[in-house]
Order: sequence, then C-alpha cells, then structure tokens
Amino acid sequence: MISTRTTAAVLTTLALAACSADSDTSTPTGTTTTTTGTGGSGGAGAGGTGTGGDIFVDTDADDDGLSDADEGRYDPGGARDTDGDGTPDYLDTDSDADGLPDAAEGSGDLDGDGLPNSVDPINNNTPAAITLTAISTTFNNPIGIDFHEPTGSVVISANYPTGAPSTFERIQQDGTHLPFSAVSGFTDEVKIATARPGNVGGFTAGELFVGNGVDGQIVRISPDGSSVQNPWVTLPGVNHGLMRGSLYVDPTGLYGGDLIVATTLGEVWRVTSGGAATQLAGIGVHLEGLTVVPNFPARFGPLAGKILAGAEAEGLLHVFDDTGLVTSLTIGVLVEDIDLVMPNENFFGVNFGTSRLLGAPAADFASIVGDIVLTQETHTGTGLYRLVWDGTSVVAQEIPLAVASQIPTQWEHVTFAAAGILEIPPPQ
Ligand SMILES: [Ca+2]
Ligand SMILES: [Ca+2]
Ligand SMILES: [Ca+2]
Ligand SMILES: [Ca+2]
Repeated sequence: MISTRTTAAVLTTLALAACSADSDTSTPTGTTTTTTGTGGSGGAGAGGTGTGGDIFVDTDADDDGLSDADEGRYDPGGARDTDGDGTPDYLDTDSDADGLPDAAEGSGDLDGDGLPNSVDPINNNTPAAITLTAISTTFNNPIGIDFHEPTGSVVISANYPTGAPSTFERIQQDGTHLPFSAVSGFTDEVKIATARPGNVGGFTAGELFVGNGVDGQIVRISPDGSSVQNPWVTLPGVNHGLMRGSLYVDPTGLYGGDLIVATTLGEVWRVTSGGAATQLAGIGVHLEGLTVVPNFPARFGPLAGKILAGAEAEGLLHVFDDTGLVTSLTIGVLVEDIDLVMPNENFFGVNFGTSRLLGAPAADFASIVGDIVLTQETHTGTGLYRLVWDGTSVVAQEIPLAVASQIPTQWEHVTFAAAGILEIPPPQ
C-alpha cells in the first residue's frame, strides 16, 4: 500500500532512477547506536527518538519506517544489501532498486511470497479491483487524453471526427470545458502528448504535441494554448505515416527527455526540443500506444529502459531502444494505449462507446503503482491490463472491476493525472 504522504517521493524516485542515499540527519555524531536485540523480528523503529537516558538511539538510520534490524543491519553474514549496489538496506532508500522507496513499500507482502515489498522488486500479485465512475458532464466525442500539469486538469482531443469547432478542450474540476488553443479542424483520431515537469530535454510542462493529418508533421502548442507551431517539425523524407500512431514525451531522461513519436506506418522517431529528429525504427505496421519504461531491471526485466509501442492489428507489443527494434511480444492484448501508473494520480479514460470519461481514484491503483497499464479498445472484461515481469516472462494481467464499477464498452486513450473532475476529486 502506498501512503499519500510518500507519493511525491515515489514520483521523484521513478523519474530520477534508483537512488540510495542515507537521508537520515537525525543521528548526532558520536552517539551510540545499539541493536534492538530482537533480531529479524524487531518492531517498529524508534526513528531517531531518544530513549529516556543520555544515550541517543537511532534504530532507523534511513528514516524509512523500517528498523535497522528488520533491514538486516545485524545479519550474521554482514549487513544485507538486497540490490547489491554497495549501500546496505538499512541505509538504502530503495533497497530492491525497483523505483519505489522503502518508505512507501513498507513491510507488507503484496504477492504473498514471503519477501516483504521493500526487498521484493517483483510483485506479480493480482491487481486490486477498480471502480470506474462515469463523469457526469457531456463530452463531444473525445479520443486523446493527457494531464495538463500547469492547470492541474485534463486535456482532451474532442469533436471527433471533424475536430471543430475546437480540436482540444481542457476539462476543469467542475466539469466545464474550455477550448485549449485556437486549433480547429484536426480530423480523424487525434492522439496527443503533454510534457511533464522536470523534463531534461528542454520541454516545458504543459506543452502539447499532436499530428496535423499531414504525413510526418508534428504540431507544438504552448502550455497556455496561445502559441501554435503548425507544423513545428516535418520529418525528413516522405511516407512516414501520421502521428495517430502515438506521441509521448520521455519523462525518464533515458532518451534525453525527447518527444517520441510512433506513426501509422510503423516508424519510431526521437525529436529534441530544438526540433532535431532521429529515426529509431521502421517496421511497417500501424503503431498505437507508446511509453518509455523506467530503467529498473529488477522490476521490469527485459523491458527496463526500453520504448514500448503497441500494434493493435498484429496483437503484438514491440520493444525498441536507441538501436531500433529489440523484440516483439505476444501478450494477449490488442494494445490501444500504454501508460505508467503514477503515484497519487487519478485514472481517466475515454469510453468512446458512450462518449464519456470514466474515472477511478488513485487509491484504486495503489497495488500497482509504478507499473505499466495496457488498454485494449474492444474487450469482454475491463480492457485494462497490468503488464508485469514475473522473473521469467512478461505477462499481462487483467485488472478486475469492482461490483459497483461502470463497465467500459470501447476504450480510446486513457491517462493518469493529478487532476479531479466532478465525481473523481483531485488526489489529496
Ligand atoms: Ca530503515
Ligand atoms: Ca543496496
Ligand atoms: Ca523499492
Ligand atoms: Ca513479496
């Protein structure tokens, strides 16, 4: 279970790759640190509090809520170092190098394999059931959706298939719609991507990227919608395909924070904030759904650090890196969209069948924070799957629906967002 007070740390850790620093500042120099004497069964650490005498005892050196003893400081063979990075668990804020801080993972055991979450990078437990709620404002045929960080709201491409009068709208917490930019008339399925804070490639949070229906062309819209560069980039050469495909701004820095695009003709490109485009692959199939997997091999196995793109028609998930196509996986999902479960962010998905957004609170996804979620357009269940590395293979697990949940009929794109709309209040 991820507590809300630690989710900012989770996000930071996810974004910045594994960190392992002793964050404890509470141990005065020269004081005596003592064992609790209870071996592996020691209770909650005193967390740097005094013990009533002159001796200051700190039993939780990294302040993650797990006692030094429980973190293996006094193990007979030497202090335990689960991830082998040279920093022992009792000083390592992410002992299992899975991108989730020990303080958030705690001593529970999600998958029931006997290994506490904090030292178990593979948690392939069945995801908890989610409750989807239909957002009670009317929508005008939305397709694409993403988080608009500067306003804490959700931005969508609307008015499919004409894109008029407004191609983009922002949905405020009270359910009202505002046009986003003066763009009108982008036709067909309009897929979008926004930049998040902390982008290392020079993109500004809230910038929005989209295709314009012309082969190989990308549009860039400023965070407040006032400036539209159309086209911003035209890929060199011809016959690239369209950006409905997908677009994604790399939040990990593994690809320089670049904009990644996947086209309807199977090309994958990186584009810098300066507009320089580099082709990574061309596999000749309509790609749809795109993400960059954070580089935590212990958690994601062969997917760590790679670019994922779906091929709905083939039923395949393609895996790319900077050298091109790495492998193609059959995972039993016809991929429409790919997203990372962000800590303390609500879920919003376009249920095209009813022209509504379906939302679910962040807490519903607490059991799979940091994981990859695949969306399938038409389906017989939820159409949402967790993609998980089980130590041997990459498998897709359907995310169950709670009894009270709305049943999605036809998904388009989905997103996680630190935003609220009507029935789904903003995350605390
Ligand atoms: Ca600790
Ligand atoms: Ca370590
Ligand atoms: Ca961890
Ligand atoms: Ca476990």
